[in-house]
Amino acid sequence: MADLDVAVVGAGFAGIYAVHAFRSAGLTVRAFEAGSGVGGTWFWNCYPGARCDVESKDHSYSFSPELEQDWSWSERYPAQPEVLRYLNHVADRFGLWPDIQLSTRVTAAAWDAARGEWTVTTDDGVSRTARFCVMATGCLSAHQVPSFPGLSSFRGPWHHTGQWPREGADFTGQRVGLVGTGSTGIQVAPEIAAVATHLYVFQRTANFAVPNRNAPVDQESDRNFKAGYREYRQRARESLLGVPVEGTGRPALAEPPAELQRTYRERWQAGGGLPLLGAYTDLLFDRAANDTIAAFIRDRIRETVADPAVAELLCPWTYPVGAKRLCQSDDYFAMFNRPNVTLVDVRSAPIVSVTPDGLRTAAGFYELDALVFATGFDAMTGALARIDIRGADGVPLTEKWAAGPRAYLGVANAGFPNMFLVTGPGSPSVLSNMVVSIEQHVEWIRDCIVYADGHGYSQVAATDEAEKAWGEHVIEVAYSTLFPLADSWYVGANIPGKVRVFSSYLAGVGSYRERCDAVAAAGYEGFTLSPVR
Ligand code: NA7
Repeated sequence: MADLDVAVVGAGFAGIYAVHAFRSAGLTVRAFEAGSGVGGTWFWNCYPGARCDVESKDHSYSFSPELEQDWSWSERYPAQPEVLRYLNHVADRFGLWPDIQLSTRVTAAAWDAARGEWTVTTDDGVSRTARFCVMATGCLSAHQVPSFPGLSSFRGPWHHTGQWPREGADFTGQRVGLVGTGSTGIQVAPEIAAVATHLYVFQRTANFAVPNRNAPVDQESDRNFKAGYREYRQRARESLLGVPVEGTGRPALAEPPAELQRTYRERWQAGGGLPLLGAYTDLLFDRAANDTIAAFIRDRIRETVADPAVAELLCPWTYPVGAKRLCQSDDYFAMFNRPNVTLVDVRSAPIVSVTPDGLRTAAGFYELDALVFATGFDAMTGALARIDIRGADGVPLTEKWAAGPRAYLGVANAGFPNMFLVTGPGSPSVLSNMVVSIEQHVEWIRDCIVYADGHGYSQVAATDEAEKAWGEHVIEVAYSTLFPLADSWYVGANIPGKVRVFSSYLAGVGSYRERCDAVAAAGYEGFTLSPVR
């Protein structure tokens, strides 16, 4: 008999809820977490300025009405320490600690066909068996440091934002180089600029960014909002991206120019990326429509940045707005008006090497005391690829995914029975409110296990045909949008040599949920369920 019903890998938002949901269904469960605390992405990314780009009222669990009433967020967009406090509160409140094993990295998971169970091995040298294995490993947990020649010779400290020192890093009086200007770089830069002698921002690709208009949550409006929380959550579940967004319902290209500008201005003033992208029905589908919002944002950059040459360098031109994650910051562009900040274009003159004293580009040398890499993640697949996962006949997952990741509904791999992925490739995942998608996946997986147990099945395995058809559907939907047009981490373009595949399902969390529910209602269509031998 297996040690556990379910082994869960990871204790971020997904793993924490998985422990609660599986345990509440009467299953024995243990989550293994590499960090010394829970939180996953929110544990590791403790760099200054780290903040969620989804509003706190949305980026929170909905499974417990009491939890959502009792917990009060202090800000519209929660900062990383508050998200971490929330997750620790959830673990305390639901008594999850006994089933979460911290400081334990899963190194391997192998399917034992003869016994019909998974053997999960951890870096403490221990192996446990489990009837089911649930990978709650996160989409952005394998950080990526570029392989610049000479990095090991650098005399000062260097940090990747996704592995930030827990004791913090003090840049007071230092010359700091920041590589990377995605969501993370844009958040950390103003914090460093505020204390450093000088900040050099090494930019390869300019990014669109919109204001957060972050503000404290006012207690009275919080009370009023919470009165309708249940109904709001339901709308989130049925929505496109897991956040209810009020659009105009009209295409931008049919809008009179003055009205278009008025709408963009209003939404820019209100803050947040989703209201802007959701303003018109064609913004993510028609390049000409998208150009109208791109031009609007470029005008705001020029309006904010005093030096016209710097402003032009900060203006993105090479991809549609939203096709890379739309960044959010209240102070990034204005930061370039500080005398101690220099923008360095490493597109025209790439980084050549790191030396003991600084960083060399094709055009010059920058003397530095510290280096910060906000260079992103091997997203979607990286965390799974770093575990030696072997399915039926010992086939490694990395081999199965050599031509790009494939998973039926983004939740199960053919050839890997009784293994489930939470927000895996082929599900809405990172192009949705992650918490909504996590809850939906965990509940679906729980129901699937309960169904199998209740009907005398010991094995649940996605079929090749279902997986293939789903993969084709995901790609078809993706290519009806503008998303594949950018060289983003959404397609794996940020990792040298990674196969370019668009791996999020873009038809919306509402219709995806309906699809998953229909599969379950049909007795898990597309899966082979095998009886206990
Ligand atoms: P991202 O969005 O992948 O951004 C990484 C940044 O680092 C981006 O500006 C990259 O430029 C830059 N980068 C990466 N490698 C290099 C090298 N070798 N040289 C120069 N510049 C480089 O990661 P984030 O952490 O900002 O955000 C990830 C997600 O976390 C975000 O979308 C939110 O969902 C939260 P590039 O654009 O590739 O030219």
